[in-house]
Amino acid sequence: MSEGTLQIRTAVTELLGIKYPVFQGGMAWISDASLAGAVSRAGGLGIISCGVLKPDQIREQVRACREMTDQPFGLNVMLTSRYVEDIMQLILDEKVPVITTGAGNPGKYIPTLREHGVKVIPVAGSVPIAQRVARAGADAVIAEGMESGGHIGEATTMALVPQVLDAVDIPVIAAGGIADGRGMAAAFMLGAQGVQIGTRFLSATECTVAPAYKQAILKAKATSTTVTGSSTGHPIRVIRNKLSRRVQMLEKHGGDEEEIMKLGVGALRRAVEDGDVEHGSVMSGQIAGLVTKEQPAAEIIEDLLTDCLEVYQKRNVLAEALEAGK
Ligand code: TUI
Repeated sequence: MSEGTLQIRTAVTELLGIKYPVFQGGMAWISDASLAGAVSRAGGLGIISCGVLKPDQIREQVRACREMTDQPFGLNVMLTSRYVEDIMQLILDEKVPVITTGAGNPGKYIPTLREHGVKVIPVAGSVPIAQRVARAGADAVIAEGMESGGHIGEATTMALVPQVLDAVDIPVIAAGGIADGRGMAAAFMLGAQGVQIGTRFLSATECTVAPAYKQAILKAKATSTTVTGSSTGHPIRVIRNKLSRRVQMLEKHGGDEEEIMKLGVGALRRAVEDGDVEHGSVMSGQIAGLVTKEQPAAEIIEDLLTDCLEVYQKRNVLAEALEAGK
């Protein structure tokens, strides 16, 4: 593949003015300017996660990303952040082109954001939430299946994406369980106009997560992730370790909800920054088994596109074979 010749144009690339319909998931504590800038520079949509960062730290990240690229990038806003109002103001002040949101309905912020030309793309883990954000004026929606890492809903990507597509009339980006060209092609087959990828980008050279976290992803097998916290109503997909086993043991024996929640506090930071992958929360998607090597973000995007197109070509061959066999 020669640089620049490959093009996938969808409603999402047109909406955002990006080259490829590939979002890098906004992963709390992980997705910083280093990763987002590299993804945007390569033609995808890099996304900086606000997580629990303070507005000044976020501003610094936004400016660092702009130093790396003049291409569009996004901010992921956790609507549970105590700084959410200040973050919304910062988005306007810094003229952030795109935001994605998690853990709530951004409806009340949408009119002002849109007036200022900010594209708003909420994450939804269910059809009713997708409908709610579409009615509130979202520009597109990310349908996130439970194959994803971190906080998840109940629906799988395969079931969620086509049902969201039928329920809303804005573009849909598929997320959860996608890490290569086959997954990407499958998402497009379901009707998605873009994909969001988290776990695969954890292995990017530019991803600044602790080396032990990255290694945990690279070593992961198909059976390595599990879901903790279902009993508290906050299911979280992680790589199995001492912490996940402890949480699940407590859950099994009807442990106190508060005690279980307490185990989670600070656990993500412990894994991401300290590299404590036994006692920290190593959030990861179910597809981690496919992620086996560290490579630059640009190369990941190139591989995704090349392999996605190859799948399409094979599929055409298959269609011809079926036709011939009639
Ligand atoms: O947010 C995620 N995944 C995450 S967040 C995280 S770590 C973290 N947690 C709390 C604070 C700071 C960092 C690890 N993984 N995914 C996006 C997502 N949002 N999935 C589902 C939703 C969601 C949930 C409820 C969207 C809307 C909603 O309610 C909407 C309503 O109308 O009530």
